[in-house]
Amino acid sequence: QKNLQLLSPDQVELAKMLVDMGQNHLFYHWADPGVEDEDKKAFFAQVVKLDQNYPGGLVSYIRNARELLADSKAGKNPFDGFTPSVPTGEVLTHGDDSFLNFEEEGIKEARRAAFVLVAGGLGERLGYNGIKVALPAETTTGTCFLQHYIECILALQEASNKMAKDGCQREIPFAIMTSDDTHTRTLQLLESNNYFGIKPSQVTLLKQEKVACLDDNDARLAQDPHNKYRIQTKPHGHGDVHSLLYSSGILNVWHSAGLKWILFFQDTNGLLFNAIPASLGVSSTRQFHVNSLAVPRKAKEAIGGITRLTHADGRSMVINVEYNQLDPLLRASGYPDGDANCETGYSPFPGNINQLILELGPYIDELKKTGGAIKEFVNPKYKDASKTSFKSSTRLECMMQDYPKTLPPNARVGFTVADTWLAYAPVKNNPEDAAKVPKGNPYHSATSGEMAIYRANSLILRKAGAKIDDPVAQVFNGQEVEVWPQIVWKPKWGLAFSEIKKKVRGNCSISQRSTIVINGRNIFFEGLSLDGALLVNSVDEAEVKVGGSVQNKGWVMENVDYKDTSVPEEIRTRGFRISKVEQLERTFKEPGKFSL
Ligand code: UGB
Repeated sequence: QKNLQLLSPDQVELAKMLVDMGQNHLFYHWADPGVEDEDKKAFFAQVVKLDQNYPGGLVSYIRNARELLADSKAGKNPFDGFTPSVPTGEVLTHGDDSFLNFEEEGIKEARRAAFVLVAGGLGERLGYNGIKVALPAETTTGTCFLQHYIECILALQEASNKMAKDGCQREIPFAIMTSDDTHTRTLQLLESNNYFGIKPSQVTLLKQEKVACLDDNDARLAQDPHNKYRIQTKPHGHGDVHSLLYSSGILNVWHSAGLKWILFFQDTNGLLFNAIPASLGVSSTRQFHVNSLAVPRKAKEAIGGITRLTHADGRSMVINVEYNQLDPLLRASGYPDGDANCETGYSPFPGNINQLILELGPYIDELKKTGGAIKEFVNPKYKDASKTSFKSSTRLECMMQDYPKTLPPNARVGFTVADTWLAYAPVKNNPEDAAKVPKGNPYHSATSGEMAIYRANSLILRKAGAKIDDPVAQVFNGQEVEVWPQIVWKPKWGLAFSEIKKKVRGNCSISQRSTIVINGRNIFFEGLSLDGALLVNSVDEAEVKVGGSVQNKGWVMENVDYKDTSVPEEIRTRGFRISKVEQLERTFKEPGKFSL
C-alpha cells in the first residue's frame, strides 16, 4: 500500500492483477518508499515481460499452472481414456525408387520452404560450456553444426531453384530460436563467420523468454533467491517456437511470399539433412499437414515414441509420447513389459527425432485460434508422498512436437521413418553418461555423433557404387564405436542421393584408414583407389575428375581422455584427436576442366 504512490497507472493494474491472482507474497518484503525504488521499477519491467510473453498473459499462466499442479498432485494420468497402438507411416528405404521419387519431389518443393532451428537449450545433459551449434559436427574439417545446417539449406536452395521452371531465384528463409543462454553467442558465431555464406537478410533470430517459477501447488510465483525484487524464471521448453513464430508476424510474411512448408529441427544432428529432401517429398506427395520424422527406436532410448492414441469416445491422434511417459502408459494399457523391444530388436513405436514438417497455410489457421499456445505439462519434484511441497521451484513446460494435440480430427497428421544410420545421430550426452548407456543402445555423444557421419557417408558412397572397406571397432571415452573411413563432403557436392550417384563412376575404392574431404561442387570420382588422406578443393566453375591411385600415411585418430583438461573441450569430449600425418591436397582455383 505504502508504495502505491510510486506506481504508474499501468503498474497499479499489474499489482492488482498479481494480488487478485494470490501473489501478495511478492510485495511483503518491499522497503518503504524512497528505498530501493529502482529495484521496484525493475520488478514491474519483469512482470510486464512475463505477462507479454505468455499467450493470455500471467493470469492464464497462473490458472494453467494451478490446474496442472492439481492434476499432478492427484496423480491424474494425462492419457486417461486413451489406448496406445502402433501407427503406420511412410517407411523410407534409402536409395530405392520410391526414396528417389520422394527426394525429387522434396527438392522441387524446397524453394517453397522455410527452416526453423530450435537452439535455445543449453544442453544440460551434454555439459558443454559453449553453445551446441558451435560444436564441430566432425573434426576432420572442424565444420560446426550451424555451418553445416546453413550449407545444407543453401545446397537445397540451389538444387531447388535449378529445377524450377519459372527461372525465379528464391531464397530459403532460416529462423533460429535462441534464448538468453544462447542468443548472444549464436549471433556472434554468425557475424564472425560472415553468416556461413547465407545472406543475413535470410536469417531471423527469435529469442524465447523464460517463464515464472512456481513455489507451491497454489502456483505462488517464486522469488529469485538472489534478488527479492525479481521473480525466479526457468526455460519453458522448445514448444515456445510456435508462439514466437506467430507473435513475430514472420509466418504471414512467409505465407505472402508464396511459401508452403515450414521445417523444424534441433541443434546437434549432423545426419538430419540426408533425410530432409525425401521427407519433404513425403509431405508434399501425401499432403500431410504435419509430418514427423522418426527412426526405429530402441526401448528406453531417450527419444519419444510416435504413438496412435485412441480415446474411448472415438477420438484418435498420432502423437509423440515422451520417453518418460511411454513406459507407464504402456504398462497401464495391456503391455505388461512396458517400453520393451519386440522381435525386431526395436520398440514397436517409431522414435521421434523432433524434425517436423508442417504445411504453412493450415499451421497459420491453427495458430490464429491458439496464439501458438501448446499443451503444457509440469514436473514438480515433491518433498514427500503428501505432494504438498516441492524440493525446488518448478514451472510449466511445453514441447514443439505437441503441436498436433490441439488439431481437429480431420487434420492430416503423418510420419516418415528413415534409417537411423541415415538420419539421426544427435550429440546430447556427456562422455561419462554415454559410457553408461546400456549395450546396444545409441550413445548420443560427441564421439558417436562424429562416427555416425563417417558411417553414413561411407554407406552412401557404397550405395553409389564405390568399394568402401568395412569399419573397425575402437573404444573412445569408454564407448565402443565403428570407425569407418573419414569421408566428408560439402552439401553442395551432393545432398540428394541422385546427385551423389552421378559423381561416383568406375571402380572406386577407399580403404578403412582413409580420409577424404570433398570441398567443391563439380568433383567427380572415376576409378579412384585411395589408401591415405586426400583433400580436393575447387571453385564452383571448375570440373575436376579424380582418379588413379593415391597412397600416403594419411590421418590418424589418437586417443584422448575426456578428463585431460589440457585438451580443448570440443576434442576431449569425443575421446580422440586427428593427427594429420600425411595427405595429398589439391586446389583448383580457376574455371575449367581438370584431372587429378
Ligand atoms: N530447446 C530450445 O530451443 N528451448 C528450450 O527451452 C529447450 C530446448 P533437448 P529433449 O531428438 O533426441 C527432444 O534438450 O527435449 C531446443 C524431444 O522432446 O536436446 O530432451 C534445444 O536447443 C524428444 O522426443 O531434447 O528431447 C534442442 O535443439 C526427442 O525427439 C531441442 O530443443 C529428442 O529431443 C531439443 O532439446 C531427440
